[in-house]
Order: sequence, then C-alpha cells, then structure tokens
Amino acid sequence: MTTIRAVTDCLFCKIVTKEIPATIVHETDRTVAFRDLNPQAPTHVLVIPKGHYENAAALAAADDGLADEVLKAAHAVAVQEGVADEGYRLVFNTGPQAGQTVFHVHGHVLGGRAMHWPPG
Ligand code: D5M
Repeated sequence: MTTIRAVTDCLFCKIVTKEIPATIVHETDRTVAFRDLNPQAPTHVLVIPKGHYENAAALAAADDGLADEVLKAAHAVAVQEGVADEGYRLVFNTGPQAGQTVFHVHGHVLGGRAMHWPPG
C-alpha cells in the first residue's frame, strides 16, 4: 500500500485529495496530471507526484523511483494528448528565480505549437 505525504495549505496536495477541482487527464498510483488553469499552449498539462515534494531537486533526492514515474507519466500525457510525435516541452521551474510559484513539484507538459528558445 502506497503512503502519500500531504502538506496542509498546498494547492496541489488539495488537487490530489480532490478538495480543489481540476481537470484530471491521467492518473497512476503515485502521480496525477491535470490541465493548467492558465494554459500557455494548446496542450498544457501539469504532472505531479501525489506526495508532497517542494521542487524537482527534492523529488530527485527522494531516490525511490518516483522521479522516473513522473517522467513516464509526462510522456504518457504527451502521447495521450497527441503531441508526442511532433514534439513537446517538459519544464520543471525549480525555485523562485526560475518562476516557480507553486511549491509542490510539477512538470509542465507543453505542446501543440512551435516553441521558442531560449525561454524568457
Ligand atoms: O507553475 C504553476 C502553474 O500552476 C501555473 O501555470 C498555473 C497553475 N495553476 C495554479 N493553480 C492551479 C489550479 N488550481 N489548477 C490548475 N493549474 C493551476 P509554476 O511553474 O509554479 O509557475
């Protein structure tokens, strides 16, 4: 049985527990993916571990295969959304200077349009 660590007052923990509604498009035992409220591309889905980790560094340090599951879930979302073949961007804003605003690690799966480089 999987134990999920939740943090009070975390927006994305509340999406996991369904206290806050979201359009969930993909779910596994330990991950969930839902549409971004403020989409920046035709496909814009956030993929998170159900357990609370502040950012990608904390998730990687968990060292229990969870980061791998999140990556696989992100690719499964891209396939499901029909953007895997043409290409998609997977972004983990990590820390305030990178633009992270919600401190429950999330990968942005962005696709359905041409992307620019470097990002702003
Ligand atoms: O990305 C945080 C992202 O989270 C940002 O793109 C908006 C999105 N967001 C915020 N609240 C919600 C809810 N309630 N549902 C879906 N998406 C949401 P960051 O990388 O931290 O800047």
